[in-house]
Amino acid sequence: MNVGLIGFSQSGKSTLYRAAARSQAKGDVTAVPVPDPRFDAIVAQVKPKKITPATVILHDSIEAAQGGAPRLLSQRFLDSAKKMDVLLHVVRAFDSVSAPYHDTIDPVRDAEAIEVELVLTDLQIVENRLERLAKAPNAKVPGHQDYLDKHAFEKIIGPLSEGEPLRALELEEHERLIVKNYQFLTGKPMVVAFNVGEGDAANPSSEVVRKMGALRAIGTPAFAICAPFEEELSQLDPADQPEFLASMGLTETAGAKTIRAVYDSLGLITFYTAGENETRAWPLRRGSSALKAADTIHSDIARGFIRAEVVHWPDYEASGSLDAAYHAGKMHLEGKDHVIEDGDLIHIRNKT
Ligand SMILES: Nc1nc2c(ncn2[C@@H]2O[C@H](COP(=O)(O)OP(=O)(O)OP(=O)(O)O)[C@@H](O)[C@H]2O)c(=O)[nH]1
Ligand SMILES: [Mg+2]
Repeated sequence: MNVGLIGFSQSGKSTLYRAAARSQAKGDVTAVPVPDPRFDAIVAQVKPKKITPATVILHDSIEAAQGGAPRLLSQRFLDSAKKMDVLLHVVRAFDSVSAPYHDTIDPVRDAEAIEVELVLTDLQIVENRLERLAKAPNAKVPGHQDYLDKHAFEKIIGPLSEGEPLRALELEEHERLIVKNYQFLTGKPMVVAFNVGEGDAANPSSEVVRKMGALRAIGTPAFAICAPFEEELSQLDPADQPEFLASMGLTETAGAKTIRAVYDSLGLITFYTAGENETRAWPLRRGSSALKAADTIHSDIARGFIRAEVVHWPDYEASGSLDAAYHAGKMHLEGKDHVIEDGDLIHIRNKT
């Protein structure tokens, strides 16, 4: 799961990158653990030799949008952004004499400027493709890929022309697949982080609050963060964090909230394998079967699948340990087609 930081130069992308990657930051690509209190609780109880959290791969390698340049988004930007699964859009909302900016501080203007460029990029591709499909004989053959593409493009060109990002549209599954295959930038999930000044993370300006509301209304998570504060916080002992956060009127780090929103935007749930050698959190597409979960762990385990031993998170939490949950009769034996729920603890019985 590749997450690309996008935004104007000097908006705070690299600062947020370092904050989210914590001590593991290296170069401009880092696997970042997804903050997960359930996983922390399992680890604290099992005390395994090896701890493997779920991660997302954060990229700070995408060229910044260049304010004032003839092309806001360069070809290099577009080429790297389209390879990402999620875009994490950092918007400058802080003023600072020590970090000059190309224009006045106007986060709503900046957020919209980039969104417009992304929409126009997608629109151009759709227009070019439709022009070619108009001459393609197969576009008249029901069931043919050209036919399906043409119909999908004819549906999305209207909203795109009106400035609507593709991620905000209600699409059929096959249309969603076409949007994904064409790597449309506005079809990717996006999370927007408004990087506000020190002390403003709990009280962003009314313009930013309104914009965040509008973004959330189209299903785009949006947060106010203070990137340097997050970076400072990421260097603190985890035990000291809650008090420090409380002193700022916050309950959770915005960096943690942002990474979780990124993870959630991918339509993923998490299941756990709680072993003494290794305890691990596994991302899984929502709606996946026990067999798919087994295959996520290892294809051999899927091949030898007999049954899945499943303990739901609330039962684990109430019991206090996997052993106690088993003794309390909270373990369910499930077959291949059983749908895994978010938070399930799983052990796959298999022929090895
Ligand atoms: N006062 C203040 N300064 C910040 C904030 N966020 C970032 N900065 C500073 O702004 C400058 C730019 O931050 P970066 O994180 O490097 O920005 P960037 O988006 O990676 O910039 P480019 O790599 O040029 O695209 C640095 O000097 C940061 O310390 C903030 O919330 N408040
Ligand atoms: Mg940078």
